[in-house]
Amino acid sequence: EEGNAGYSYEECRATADWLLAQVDIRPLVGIVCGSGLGGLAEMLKDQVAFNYKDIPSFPQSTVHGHAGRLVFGTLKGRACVCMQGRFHLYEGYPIQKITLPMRIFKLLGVETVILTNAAGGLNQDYRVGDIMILKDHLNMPGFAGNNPLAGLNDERFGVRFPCMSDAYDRDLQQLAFDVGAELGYSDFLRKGVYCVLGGPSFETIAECRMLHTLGADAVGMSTVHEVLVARHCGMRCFALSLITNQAVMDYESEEKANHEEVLETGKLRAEQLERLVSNMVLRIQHN
Ligand code: 6GU
Repeated sequence: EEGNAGYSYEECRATADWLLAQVDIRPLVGIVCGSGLGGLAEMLKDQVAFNYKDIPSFPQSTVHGHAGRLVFGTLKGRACVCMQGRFHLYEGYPIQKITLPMRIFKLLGVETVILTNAAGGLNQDYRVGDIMILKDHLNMPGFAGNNPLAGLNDERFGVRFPCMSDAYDRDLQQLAFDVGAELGYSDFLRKGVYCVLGGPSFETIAECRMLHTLGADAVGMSTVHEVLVARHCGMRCFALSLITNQAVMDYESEEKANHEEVLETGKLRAEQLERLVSNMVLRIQHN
């Protein structure tokens, strides 16, 4: 068995302690902002922010639309830590680097992780601008052996063979629907299965058809790796996808997936997405 290509428990502990020494906030909620959805981080009050490049062991994010800051603060009075910008397989990082922040979250004391992403809609009932609450995922890189939990397992984080049938917390899904209904968002709130691919190329038409047949409602390039590591170390997970474009499913279509459209739709719905998440944070119960 190969050693974990990523980081030792001690290295994660050192990074968490480095952060804890500089902030008074003790977050119970950790948030990861998807492409074009970094505005959530700007909502935090009493911010203490770190550029990724200044945090020991942290990778840096290279994508347009991702800022690269770890922001501590309060959202509706609740202590949070927020990744403004995340790491992706397509940037060429080893998968353990992509998920390192989840272990830092854990060692900071985070109990609940909220992740957002931009995704392409495969479900034909979905429209651009819909917000999909994840009920489950398809981990395609995992099928090919690319799983962040591969390698030596450190029991201080979690068990060798973690369960994933409860990856997306049911109570948090219900809370999202309740809060969404109160905000008047029911018309564009969905629940579905997210499929992760490595990217950076978007899918071919045949690939979209295959993924749809396999039960995926939306397709993207993030979130699942982080959920695997967050669940491994016992944090509750909630994730939502902003459907920024319809994945191209037929040969007659003139549509072409592109990053600009992803960012544009992000801007259109960002405010509602931020309001949904912040009102959820206000009502999340911690033991
Ligand atoms: Cl269509 N595909 C993938 N893989 N990621 C996306 C997307 C599509 N739209 C936004 N992100």
